[in-house]
Amino acid sequence: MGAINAVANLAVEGDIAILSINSPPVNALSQAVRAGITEGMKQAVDNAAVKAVVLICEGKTFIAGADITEFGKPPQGPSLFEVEDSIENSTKPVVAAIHGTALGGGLEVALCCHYRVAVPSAKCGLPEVHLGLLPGAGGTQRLPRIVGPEAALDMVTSGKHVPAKWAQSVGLVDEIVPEGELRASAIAFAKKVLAENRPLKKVRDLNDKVAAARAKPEIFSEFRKANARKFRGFLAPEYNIRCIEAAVNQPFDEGIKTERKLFMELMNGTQSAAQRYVFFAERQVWKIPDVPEDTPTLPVKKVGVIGAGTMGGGISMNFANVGIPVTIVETKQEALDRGFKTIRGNYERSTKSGKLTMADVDQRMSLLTPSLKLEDLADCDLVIEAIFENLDVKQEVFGKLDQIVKQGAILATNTSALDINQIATAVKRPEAVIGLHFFSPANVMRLLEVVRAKHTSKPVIATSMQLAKKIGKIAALVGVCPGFVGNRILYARSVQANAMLMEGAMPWDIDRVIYDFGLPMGPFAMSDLAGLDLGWIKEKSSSSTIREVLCEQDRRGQKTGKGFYDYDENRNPKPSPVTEQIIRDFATKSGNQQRKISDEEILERCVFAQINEGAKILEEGIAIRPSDIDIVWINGYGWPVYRGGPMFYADTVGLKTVVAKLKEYGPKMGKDFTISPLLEKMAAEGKRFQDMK
Ligand code: T1G
Repeated sequence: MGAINAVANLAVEGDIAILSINSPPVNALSQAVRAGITEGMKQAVDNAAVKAVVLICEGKTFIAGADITEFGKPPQGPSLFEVEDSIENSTKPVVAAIHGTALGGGLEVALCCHYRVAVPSAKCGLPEVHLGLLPGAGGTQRLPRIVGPEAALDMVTSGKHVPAKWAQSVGLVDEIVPEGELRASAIAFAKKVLAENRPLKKVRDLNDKVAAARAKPEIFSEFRKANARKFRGFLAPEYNIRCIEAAVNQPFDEGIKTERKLFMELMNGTQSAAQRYVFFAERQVWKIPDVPEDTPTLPVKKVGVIGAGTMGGGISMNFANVGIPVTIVETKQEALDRGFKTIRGNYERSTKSGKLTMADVDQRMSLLTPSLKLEDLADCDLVIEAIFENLDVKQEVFGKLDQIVKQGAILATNTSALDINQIATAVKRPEAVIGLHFFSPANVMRLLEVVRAKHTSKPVIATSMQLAKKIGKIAALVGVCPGFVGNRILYARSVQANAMLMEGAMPWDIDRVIYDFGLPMGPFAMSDLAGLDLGWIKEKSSSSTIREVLCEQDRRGQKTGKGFYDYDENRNPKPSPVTEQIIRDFATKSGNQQRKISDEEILERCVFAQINEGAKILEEGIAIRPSDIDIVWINGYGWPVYRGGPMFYADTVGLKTVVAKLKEYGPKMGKDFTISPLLEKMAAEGKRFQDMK
C-alpha cells in the first residue's frame, strides 16, 4: 500500500482500504486522478486483507468534476467509464466520503460507489449544463434512479448544488457524518456495511422511480413548457431533458448510449466551447497584469454612499448584504425616506421567495444609516457617489469629500460615462479616486466595471477588485473613455440601429433580429424600458432626432404607454403605425433612400460594429483582454453565454469574415466609422481573439 501516483494514495486500516485523492485545487478527474483511482481499486480488490474501500479526497472538496482543462485535447486513458466500472463492479463495497462539492463527474463517480456518506456542509450537483454539456458519465441515468425524474430534471438543467441534508432525504447520500470526522466516520460506515452484510447496492439497478414515471410523459412536456423562456437558444437543457427521458423509457445500457451520443454532440458544438470559455474567462478577470495578487489592500469596514436614489440604494444593499455598514447621504429628508422605503421594499420582496427572512431584512436595514450631512462620511473607508450625472456637480462633491473624508479612504464614483480623470482633478489625492460602475438594478446585476483613472493607485485597484468579489460581483477592470467598455460597445450598436431606421428598417425588425440572436431585448425595446426622455430637455428640443420627435409627442416609452412601440395595460409591446409614420417622414426629410434591409445585414452591422469597437478598446488598453469584454457584455447586457461574448463570437464567425463584411458595408456603417487596425491585422494574420492572453 502507499502512493499509487502523484495524486492518489492507498492506505489500509484493519480491513478497510482508504483510497485518497489529492489533486488541488478541486480534485478534478485529470488523467492522473483517473489512473490513481483505477489502479487503487485494483490493488484494493486484489488484496485479500481488504474487505471494503473508502474513496475520499484531500483539500477543499471531493472530486468537483471532469478536468475541464483536458476538454478538446486527445483523450488519455483510463476513461471515466473505466474508473466507474472499477468501482461499480468491485467485489467489495466502496463508500464515497463527500465533503465540499461533489460535482459533475465527481458526483457521477460517487453514484457508482455502493454507498455515500457526507458531512453536513457538503453539496452535490451536476452543473455540466453551465458548460453547455450534460453529465456524460452516467449521471443522467443514475441520478433519476435515486431522486426521481422530476428532481433530476431540475438538478441537471439548473446545475444547482443540493445540500447534503436534502441529498440524504432522497437517498442520494446514505448518512450524514460529523464535520471534521469524515475519514473516521466513513471507515466506521464501511465497517457497519460489512458487519451488517449489506449488499453491493448498484444505483443502476434501482428502477422503481423511473418505471413509475413511464406512465407520466407529461412530466417532460410540462417541464419543457414551464422552462421554455429560460432555456431559449440553449441546446444543453433540452439535451439533458432527453437523457432523463431515456432513463425513464430505455433500459440502463441503452440510456447510457443515448447519453453518450448527446454528450458528444454538445461537446463538439460551438455552444459548449463558448460556455467553457466563459467559465475560464470569469476566473481571468481577477488577474491584473500590473497589480499583482500580493498588492497590499486597504480595510473596508465602513462605506458611505452619496445618493439614495435607484442606484445609491441598490449599491448600498450590496454592502449591507455582506454585513458592511453603510451611511447613505442625501440632500433632502424626503429623498432619504423614499430611498430607505425602496430598499426595505426590495428586501421584503426577497422574503416572498424564502431567500430572506424578515429577521434578515431587519438586520440588513440596521446596517444602513441615513444622513443629510457629508460630514458623517468622515470615517468611511470607501465613499461612493451616485448622484446626478453632471461633471460640475460631481467635481463639487469630490472637492468636499477631499476636505471631509479621512486620508487613506477610497473615493469612488458610480458615473457611467463621465471622465473620471476630470473628476479626480477636484481632489488633492487622485490616487484614491476610482470608478465603480454598477449596473442597474445595482443590487441585482452581477457586473461591476472597476474603472482605473490615470492616477488611481494599485492598492485602491486591488481593494476595489477584492471588494467586488466580496459583494458577489463579477468585476472587469477597465480604463477611462466615454462609456468605458460596456456602454461604449452599446453605443456602437446604437449608431447602426438608428442609421438603419433611416434606411428602411423598423424598430421591431431590428429588435426581433437582436432578440432572436439571443439578447433579452433589442435596442428600441430597451430604450422604451429605460425611457426615451433620458437626457431629453423639453425646452431645448430641436426635433433633430426620432427620439426627440417621439418625446415631443409624449411617446416617452413604457412609462407613458407608448414610445417606439405601443403598449397595452400589461406593457405588452406592439409595432406602432404612429412611430412608423414618424420614422418614414423623418427619413424622407433627411433624404434617405428607403430599402428593405435583410435580417443578416441588421445583425452583421449591429454585432460587427460591436466587435470592431471591442478591438479598438483593446488597442487603446481600455480592457485588459478580449475575454474581459465578453464578461462585460454577458453579465451587463445579457449577451447569450452560449455565444461566448462579442469577441468570442467574432472568432466563431472568423475575423476575416468580420473585416470583409465591414468593408462590404463600407459607407453604410457611417461617415465616422473606421475599421480597427488591430482587427484588420489579426484578420490578415488568421488570428483569434481567444488566443490573445
Ligand atoms: N476542471 C479543471 N479546473 C477546475 C475545475 C474543473 N472541473 N473546477 C474548478 N477548476 C479550477 C478553476 O479554473 C480555478 O482555477 C480553481 O479550480 C478554483 O476554482 C463527465 C463532463 C468546484 C464550486 O462544472 O463550480 O464533470 O483560476 O475559483 O470558487 O459529466 O470551481 O485558480 O487557476 O471556481 O472555490 C463539471 C466547475 C465538469 C465544476 C469551486 N464540474 N467548478 O469554486 O473555486 S464537466 C464543474 C466549480 C464534467 C462529466 C462532465 C467551482 C467549484 P484557477 P474556483 P471556488
